[in-house]
This record gives sequence, structure tokens and C-alpha cells, in this order.
Amino acid sequence: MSDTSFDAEVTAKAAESGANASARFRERMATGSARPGVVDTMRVDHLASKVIRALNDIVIEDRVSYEEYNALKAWLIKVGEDGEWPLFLDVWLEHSVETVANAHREGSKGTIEGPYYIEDAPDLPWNGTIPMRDDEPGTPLVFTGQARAVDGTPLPGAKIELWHADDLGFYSQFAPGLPEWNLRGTWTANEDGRYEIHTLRPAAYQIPIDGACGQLIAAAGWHAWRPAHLHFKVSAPGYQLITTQLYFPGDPHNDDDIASAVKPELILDPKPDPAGEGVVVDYDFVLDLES
Ligand code: MBD
Ligand code: FE
Repeated sequence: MSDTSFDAEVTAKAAESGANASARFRERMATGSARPGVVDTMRVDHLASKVIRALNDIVIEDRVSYEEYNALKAWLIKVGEDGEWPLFLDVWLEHSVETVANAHREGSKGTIEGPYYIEDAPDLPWNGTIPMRDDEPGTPLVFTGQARAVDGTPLPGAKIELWHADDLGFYSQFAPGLPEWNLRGTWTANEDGRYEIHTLRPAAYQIPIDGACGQLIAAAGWHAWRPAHLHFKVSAPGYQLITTQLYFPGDPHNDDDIASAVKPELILDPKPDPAGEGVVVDYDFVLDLES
């Protein structure tokens, strides 16, 4: 991108996403479904001691200098100031938490939620169109499939929540200037457990690079890209909710996602839409029974 006014706008919008992610997370912890319980003292002792020991081992082994120690201190302060703890943790740690949490599942693969989920996106019929602007840029995508149990039982009334970035890589309610529920919706599967979701094919995505996380990425010579992705939460009464993401074949970042959240089972197989200019893709969500 060589147009500097465009770059400036993109950078300014990215800056707000981090701060908003922290505010939304705090709200959800106070009131929402992701609210944590109290972690047992022995467990805190065990985990915190291990983390501190691991950091000390690195300092000794790699002979960390005062200069490096102070650079770390300054950077950690900036992560908080920029509101980027949700971004940092979801990009570099959540994938391992997800691996542990979902190891027992037999149904569809899950992957990380990331920092940009909002509860209670607008309700749509089983074949509804996602809320979008009149001139929303992007290729039409029709996403069909069936929600079912591991034993094949269809799940009528299953809820399919979808959220994704716009063509410039921005999420509504995090980046400024977008309609409130842009590219977010909740579909209810029909009497056969089927859904037909009308949306747009998302573009490749760069995490915000103007804050502390971007500073780390630049300082380490890494890249900030995630492959194009659709985020989902799928649920039905009596079944375990699944949080996942789906990807597109041929994306150069499927193999080096900065958030380590791609799995081979999550790569879609889209086909040209025989009825239009866009693409169609079929993907079933298979849910595990509640344990
Ligand atoms: C995203 O859109 C995302 O999905 C993750 C995991 C991290 C940062 C931005
Ligand atoms: Fe995302």
C-alpha cells in the first residue's frame, strides 16, 4: 500500500482496537459468560512458581543484561498502556490453552477465540445475510452445512455465531467508524440442522502493528499476518459449545499464522458459485455431547 493517507487511517484505526479489546474483556469478566471462578491457592502457587522459575532460568542461561531487562520492563508497561494484553495473550498463548481444553473432543476441531468476539450478535434466519454496509467491499461467500452430533443426529435450532474482519482487516466495535454489528450475526439452524450463511470472503489479516505487540514484532523481525479467517461459535442445548475459525486454501499464511491457530481440518474447500460471482463452501459443525 503506497497511499500514505490510507496507511495513516489504517494505523489510527488499529490503535483503537487494542484499547477497546481490553475494555470489552474487562466488561465480559465482570458480567458475562467467560467470568472466571476463584483459582485455588495451591494451583496459583504451583503455576506462578513455575512461570517465575522459567523466566529466571532464561535470564541465567541466556545471560540477560540490564539493558535487555530494562527493555523488557519498558515493553511490559507499554503492553498495558496500549491495552494490548488481550492481543498479546490471544496471539501467543491462547492456542496452547485451547489445545488442552479441547483435547477430549471427538467432533469438529476448535481453535482460539481471539480478542474480537462480542456476545449477542443480531439474530438471523437459517439462511440469512450478515449485517453489512451497502457498499461493503468483498467477494460474496455462501456458507452452507449442517450442525449435528458426533453420532450423526441433526441439531435443529443450533446457534451459529459468525464474526469476521472487513476487507481492510477491521472488526466492528473495535476499530472506529464501522456500524455496530457490521459482519457479525447469529444464525439458527433449520429443522434439519442446516444453515446457509450469506457473507463476504474475508481478506488476509494483519494484527495491529502500531502498539506494543507491533513493536515486539518489528524488533524481532517477525511478520504480523494471520491468514484470512472466519470466526465461529456453535452451540446447541446439551452439547459442548465449540469456538473455532475456518480458513481458505492457498493462503500464504496458513503455514505461518502469527497466532498459531490453523489446523489442517479447518481449511475450507470453496468452489465458484454457479449462481453468482462469489464462492460457495460447505462445512458441517459436529458437536460433542456435554460431559
Ligand atoms: C484476530 O483477528 C485474531 O483472530 C486473533 C487470534 C488475534 C488477533 C486478531
Ligand atoms: Fe480474527
